[in-house]
Amino acid sequence: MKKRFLSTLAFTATAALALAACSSGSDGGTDAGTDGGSDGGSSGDVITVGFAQTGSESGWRSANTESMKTAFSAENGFDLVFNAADNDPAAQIQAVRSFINQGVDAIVIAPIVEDGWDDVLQEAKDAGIPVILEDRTVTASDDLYASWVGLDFELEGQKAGEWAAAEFTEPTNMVVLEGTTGSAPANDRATGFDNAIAGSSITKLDSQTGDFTRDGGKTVMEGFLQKYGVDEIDLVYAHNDDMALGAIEAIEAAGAEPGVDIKIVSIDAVRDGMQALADGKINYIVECNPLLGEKAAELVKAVLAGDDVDKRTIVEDQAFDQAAAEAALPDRKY
Ligand code: GYE
Repeated sequence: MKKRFLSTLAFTATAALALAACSSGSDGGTDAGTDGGSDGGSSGDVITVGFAQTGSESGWRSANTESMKTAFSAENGFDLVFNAADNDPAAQIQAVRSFINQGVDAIVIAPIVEDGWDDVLQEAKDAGIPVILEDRTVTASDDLYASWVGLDFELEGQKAGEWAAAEFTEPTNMVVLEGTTGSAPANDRATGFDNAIAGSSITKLDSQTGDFTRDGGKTVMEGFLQKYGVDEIDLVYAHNDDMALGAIEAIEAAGAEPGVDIKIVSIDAVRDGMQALADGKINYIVECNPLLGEKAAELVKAVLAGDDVDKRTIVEDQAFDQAAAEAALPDRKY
């Protein structure tokens, strides 16, 4: 067991942790992989962090995982215990419980869904283990975690909707590819977009989840094309680039031209999405920055040092049309 950083909760935290450490020593076999690994024992400076990632559903997620692994490296003084829950909320909560039982110094979570976190966050709090949320938010009380770093998903949806409302002035039929049901970005991107297109000439024909994956976007779009026909759909709003890329495949397979016959607006601005935008197959992308690792690591160190930290840190996003995508692509980091 590594030496813990002492905070104002030091006494109870240490006592609770000692108990937790006695009661377990196993991670239940759910961890997908471990960075670093040796406990060292005598080193007082290494910070053990359990990171509960959502899974590996998208290009955004790959960039986020890489950013987290780079920031929480041994070089930076961390021993990272990494878990990817394959988009299964119950498995993700189980991973967090396993981190508590292992007696890690801090826990970082990218919550798959917003609801259902109260109990396990309370358990972490009772064990004196601070929790930092990155990327997505939860509905649980913010007393149950130390800090959150992420993006303004509602504003992202709003920017996408404002583009669509300005672009389509004639009656327009839209279909929506939603992100994972119950996730903060799916909920908030829907709200932001719907508010922005209220009173416009856009009608929502249908809306279904494609789970933020390329395959999911393709399958749902195939269903929409079969149900409504190519000519009835003018616009696709995809909650992320991967689903837009899946939709492109479905549209092309149906004999239509994505970006021309059926326009597409999406969110993320990952490299493949930006390439499709530069190629004219996607028409507009609102950025969602996945490079949150450095800020998350800084927050973990500050919280463990007992420093006051902001409860919320929002990273700003940009938006891109075709020309902007062409200009940005050569230097794009993800
Ligand atoms: O937009 C999507 C990913 O939570 C912001 O999750 C993230 C979203 C991102 O799967 O591509």
